[in-house]
Amino acid sequence: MNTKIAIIGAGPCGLAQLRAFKSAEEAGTDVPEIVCFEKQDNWGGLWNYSWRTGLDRHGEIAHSSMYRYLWSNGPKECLEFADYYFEEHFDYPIASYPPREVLFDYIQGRVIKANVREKIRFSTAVRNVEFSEESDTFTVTAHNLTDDQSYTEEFDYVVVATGHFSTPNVPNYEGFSHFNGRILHAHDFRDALEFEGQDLLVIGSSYSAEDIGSQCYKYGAKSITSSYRTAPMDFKWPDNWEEKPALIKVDGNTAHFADGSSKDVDAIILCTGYLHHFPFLPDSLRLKTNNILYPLGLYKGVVWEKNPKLLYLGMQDQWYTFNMFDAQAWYARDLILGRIELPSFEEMQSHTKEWHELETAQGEAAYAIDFQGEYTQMLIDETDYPNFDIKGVNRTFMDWKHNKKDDIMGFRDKSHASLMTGTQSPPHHTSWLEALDDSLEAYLKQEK
Ligand code: FAD
Ligand code: NA7
Repeated sequence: MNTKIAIIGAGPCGLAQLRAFKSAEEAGTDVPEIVCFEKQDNWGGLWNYSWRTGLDRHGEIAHSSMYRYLWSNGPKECLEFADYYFEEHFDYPIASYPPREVLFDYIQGRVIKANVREKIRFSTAVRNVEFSEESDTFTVTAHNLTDDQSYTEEFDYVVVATGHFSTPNVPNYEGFSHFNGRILHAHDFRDALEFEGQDLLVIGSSYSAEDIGSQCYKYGAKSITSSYRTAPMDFKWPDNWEEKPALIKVDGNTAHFADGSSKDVDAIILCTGYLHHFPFLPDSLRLKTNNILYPLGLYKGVVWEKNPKLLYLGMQDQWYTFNMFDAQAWYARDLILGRIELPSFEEMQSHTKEWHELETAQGEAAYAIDFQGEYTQMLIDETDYPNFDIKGVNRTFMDWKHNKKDDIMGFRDKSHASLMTGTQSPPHHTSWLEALDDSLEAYLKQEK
């Protein structure tokens, strides 16, 4: 096959794309030439932990937003690959909420087995992508950070897999410039121990606020105050955790809230989400969206409608993660292989609009989970990605939601059954609140 594909990013999405082509190749299909560009020196994307914040050693923006002691925020059973089970990787059943290092190990296990590392050009940042109508190809400008050499290369397809939880959304509040303590965004949070003994203010009411606040509670913050803009998280928080409405301003070290109350704090963490940021793409190719389940402009959540040779993976807000990325990667692969035909531009647009509007038809979490499950199923139905029990995954997500409502500091002590193998996970040997060592060795000990 004469086709040449660029994949930008070797995080879970880029790796899913490599795996998808490999599985077609293993089945005897003639596959295109693939180059995967990855600006870091290893794969795994956000799961490739680095202590660095700000810039990396090449002066590139440090990509990862993950921090020490991060444990999966949802059941591993909901993200399990349908072609590479946890039990295959670890040889025995493990508990349901593994720490980052354990999940990193699982992610890389599949691609080590698939032997795709040679397709990745590490320490190579993509700087620019241009499309020529004339030649019907993309020109990709890449920068080899090790040799400090830039070069261009032509491709027939480009797959954007650069993630969207890396460029922080950083609001300003009155008084921030005179605050006598640390103000940081969740993207730069690395170690909860930094806030031990401190009164901490967390802005935001989504996953980062919940989890970073919980980490700081676990590692000894004196108090947590979380401030919401739209709605409270509304969990049964420990006694030293208070939820407040919107922050109005800070005055010295005193934070003032919309209900007239105030609180003296030592540090402020902005858990205010991330921006979809693609500085290497021109306007005509660039997805512009906020963090939602069905962005406009992407047919089936993958295909750039204005130029279907450009594909995006993982650009949605995420209940589903790894197995949804797989479904998208398999779909993108089959499109490139000519196994799937696209409808007209107008038909693609109206299909996307329909789904985009459906997303907001109801507000409950159960609806959103089912919606993303149905979306994932739609893609799986069009490819040979192994079918799995999406309704079961949806139910597991709901069990998890209920467990969180019951005990926000204890939900990670629960166990779930694999939707791939049916095996019930064993409970973890130590409760999450007590388990201060998040290493792979500590997590896996005694579970054999
Ligand atoms: P990423 O993991 O961000 O990978 C993108 C890759 O692209 C990176 O390796 C980056 O270096 C590379 N890249 C970017 N720009 C360029 C460029 N110009 N040139 C070359 N390479 C480039 N999901 C879960 O399922 N469970 C969890 O517990 C969970 N916890 C999370 C916690 C945090 C703090 C965050 C931020 C996210 C979490 N997620 C979790 C969701 C996460 O989005 C996915 O798990 C997954 O990492 C997304 O994969 P990705 O490949 O789309 O993006
Ligand atoms: P999310 O899920 O996009 O949430 C962002 C939060 O930040 C949300 O509560 C927003 O409130 C809040 N926000 C955004 N802008 C502001 C301003 N200006 N002021 C106050 N609050 C604001 O991002 P997360 O980082 O929590 O999660 C991202 C991923 O990381 C997720 O998939 C996890 O797996 C880990 P809103 O509700 O919009 O009023």
